[in-house]
Amino acid sequence: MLTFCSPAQITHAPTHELVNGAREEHAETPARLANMLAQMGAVRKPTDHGLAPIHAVHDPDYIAFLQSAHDAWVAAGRDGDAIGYAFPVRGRRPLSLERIDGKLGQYGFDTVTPIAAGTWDAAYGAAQSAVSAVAAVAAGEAHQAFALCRPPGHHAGADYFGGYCYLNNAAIAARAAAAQGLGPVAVLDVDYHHGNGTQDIFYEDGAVFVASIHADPRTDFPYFWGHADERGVGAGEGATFNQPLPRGTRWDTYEGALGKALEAVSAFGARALIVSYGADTFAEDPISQFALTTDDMQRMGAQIAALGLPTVAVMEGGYNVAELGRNVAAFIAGLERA
Ligand code: Q9C
Ligand code: ZN
Repeated sequence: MLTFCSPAQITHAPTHELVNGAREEHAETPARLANMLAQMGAVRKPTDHGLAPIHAVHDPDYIAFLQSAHDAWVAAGRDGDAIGYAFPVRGRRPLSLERIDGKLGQYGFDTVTPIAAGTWDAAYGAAQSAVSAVAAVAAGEAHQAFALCRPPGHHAGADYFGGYCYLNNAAIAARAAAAQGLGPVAVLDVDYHHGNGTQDIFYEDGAVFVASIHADPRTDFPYFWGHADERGVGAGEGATFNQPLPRGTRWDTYEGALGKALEAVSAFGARALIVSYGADTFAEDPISQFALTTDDMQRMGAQIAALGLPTVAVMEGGYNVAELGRNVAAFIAGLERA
């Protein structure tokens, strides 16, 4: 599989997250990337496509914030990584906030997504990996490509970060694919968690179909999105398709949901597919509660590839570091074999 990864992606190294009332070691570690790279053949460095494909998804004021947030944190006299602690309840009126703590609340939605010294460079590198994978498929160099993104992206919206995500790599890839003539485009999100950022970005956009299979937000992060009755609005009505599944879900149930998602992608008339792949559906994931095996990852890849669409997969979550590379390799083997 043609796979892209930027050396900058290892430089994002948040130390802790504030979760469940405690200060825990951060789950989204550089070791994840090292473990995945150890299971891959050669990976290619992305071409730098600049800020244009990122600005096609994210607001300029949000990008400026991400680029400067850690410097502002240090300038405020703080140690370590930047984490917000005060959040606006729903949509407050637009304000031009000065203090870093106000801005962290304005643009962030949780306390598990710190901004560290290397965060911007790594997120930028991951986005370039996604865009480069799209460019390779658009150029006909490959029918499928994989972007080994880290940090992940699917929880990041047009103007917000959260869920370990800063730039929405899948949404950036989808917009780039459409711009390069690969559309209509569908996004299939198979991470354990609902991809709220991707959903929000395309919620009123009927040109991109978004299908997601995830843990029921009644029991799992991100709680406020991903419910089955969220179907898009306006021109996007019917172009969002959520299938929340219960904790404990195994392949026998998952397979049927994946079949329905793929049928919907076909019915939409997609000509290209972006996959948000998370290995946190794995039975032994430390923060997630589905029960898929490594062999199931290969089945998942094969079932997706059977659609026959030009496909770019971007890496999302997966926190069992020791097994992560094997799970990703199994998914890629399935994608390639079909
Ligand atoms: N006790 C991604 O997989 N914390 N993000 C969950 C569980 C947030 C996951 C807490 C998990 C975010 C890309
Ligand atoms: Zn996840």
